[in-house]
Amino acid sequence: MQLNGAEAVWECLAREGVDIVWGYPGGAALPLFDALAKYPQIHHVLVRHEQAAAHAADGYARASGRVGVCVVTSGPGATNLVTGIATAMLDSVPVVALTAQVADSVIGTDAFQEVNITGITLPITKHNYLVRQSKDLVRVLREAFFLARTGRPGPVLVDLPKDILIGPCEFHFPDRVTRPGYRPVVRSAPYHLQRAAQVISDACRPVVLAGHGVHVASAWEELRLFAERIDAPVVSTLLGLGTMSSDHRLALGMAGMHGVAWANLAAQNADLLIALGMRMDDRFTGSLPRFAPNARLLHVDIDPAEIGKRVPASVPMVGDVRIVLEALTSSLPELDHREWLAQVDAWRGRHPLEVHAQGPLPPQEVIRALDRVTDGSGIVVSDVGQHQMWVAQYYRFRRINSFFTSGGLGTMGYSVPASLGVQAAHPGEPVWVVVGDGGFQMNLQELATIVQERLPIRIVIMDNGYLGMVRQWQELFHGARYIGTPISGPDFVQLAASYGIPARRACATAELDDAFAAAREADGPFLLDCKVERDENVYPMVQPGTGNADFVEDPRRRGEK
Ligand SMILES: Cc1ncc(C[n+]2csc(CCOP(=O)(O)OP(=O)(O)O)c2C)c(N)n1
Repeated sequence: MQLNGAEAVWECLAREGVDIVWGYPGGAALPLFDALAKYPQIHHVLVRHEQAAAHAADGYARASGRVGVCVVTSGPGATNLVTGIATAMLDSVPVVALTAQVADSVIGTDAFQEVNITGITLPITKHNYLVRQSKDLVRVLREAFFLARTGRPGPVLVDLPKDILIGPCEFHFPDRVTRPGYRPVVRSAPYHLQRAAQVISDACRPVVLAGHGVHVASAWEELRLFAERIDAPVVSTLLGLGTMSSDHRLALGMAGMHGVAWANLAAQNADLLIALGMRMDDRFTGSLPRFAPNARLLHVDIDPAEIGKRVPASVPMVGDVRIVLEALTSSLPELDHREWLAQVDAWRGRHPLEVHAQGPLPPQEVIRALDRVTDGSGIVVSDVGQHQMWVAQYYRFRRINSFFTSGGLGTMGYSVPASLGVQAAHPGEPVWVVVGDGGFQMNLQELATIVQERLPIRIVIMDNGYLGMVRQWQELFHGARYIGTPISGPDFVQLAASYGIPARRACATAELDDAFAAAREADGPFLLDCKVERDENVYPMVQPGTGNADFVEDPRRRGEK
């Protein structure tokens, strides 16, 4: 079939099952946007800044399990994607980023809107391509989708010179993709399976560590069955929240720097850690020499580079978490760890999560109200900062794969644009965004996209007048010198009104249930500005350089404040 390059791009996307893309046009991308008219099955969402296109594609990918796609022009359009691509890279999210490029004949001449985007994104993509010949175009696009979604997923960028987009392209869509040297191992070796089964049977205090890889592998059911079979508590990383319903008797919630005390104590006192699709991030382990000193580590990950990277593994298992868990569960008898579980319960009783904040509106109460109005089963997108940690601590996550946030890169400004994609993966359902007044002001231009697309996105601003998480560190470690952290903003309710978005302000706990009910019932977007206590800190906190058992609790708990 004879097409032009731009048509071939959309034809490839259509055959990959893509029905929505987020993008922004420009000179070099004009042929691409023009050809979209022939593909009405693909909906293009015009964002207001290219960073948002990358985050939206990322949010869509996380929520749908499919590849998210963004399409932008050359030069500044491409560089505006960088933070979004790095965010997807650090969290292993399958995104295909299409950037238009100046014509092949002028590449390297500093042509108008030329940047070397493959050079710029080399370290933040799983792979990238500059297509220099029409005959490579279809194969490259096919490979881009294949690489993005297989093995350890990640972003793949394809740079498309304008003359390739305009020129003829003989369209042949290959049935299969083969990349020499790229063959992710999904099944663990039988020897490792036997060793793992033995080590698990021998353990007295096993703890499962569930990471983002459980979501990536859609291994939710396998995780539950495995944990039940071996009767072991399950601790989550930040991105591992929602891998198991919090209602489950074995689910402990998040460990790490702001993890709940009982989850940290369980992991620290374990004699076996079974790490599933998690990479021992420093925010999770605390001081490495003090991390789980008596535990052996059974580490399952599809990326061999993660195994032994930060914590040596007694049993390394390279493979797809779902397939490995299936094999492990079937090779193990029912185990019984009731004494160990009783110990964990005792820790939970001794160190409960409590709100000690005073004043009219403690920020934790906002998350509790969100939890009530959604019955812990909403779809929640969080930004980065103190509010993110309060969501992780106080929201229940009763629904599988319902929490989306930037974990690895910690990208402020992620939540509002990512919600565009999360919403597309859950058509018709409300999506709740929790965001600080700092992060909101980084990408609030996307309110216009939300309105244009008529999306039922509810934005909850945790408005404390500070870059709160940084203020907390200044208070604790920099003599309470608040330099560069007090932040003002517009009247968010009036701002929303100017976009035609209904909005409310809440200034006291007593107002929350009404305000959240109004947000839930809204027929479209809604914004809720919560004027929370300004000086609240996130506790418990494992301070930098200390071990996870040495978490600091809220001083007011012991009557010290
Ligand atoms: C793009 C970006 N810039 C800077 C930071 C560093 N940082 C981490 S949390 C934070 C403060 C966030 O403030 P806000 O959005 O108001 O949320 P809060 O912590 O008050 O809940 C900052 C500046 C970051 N994570 N991302």
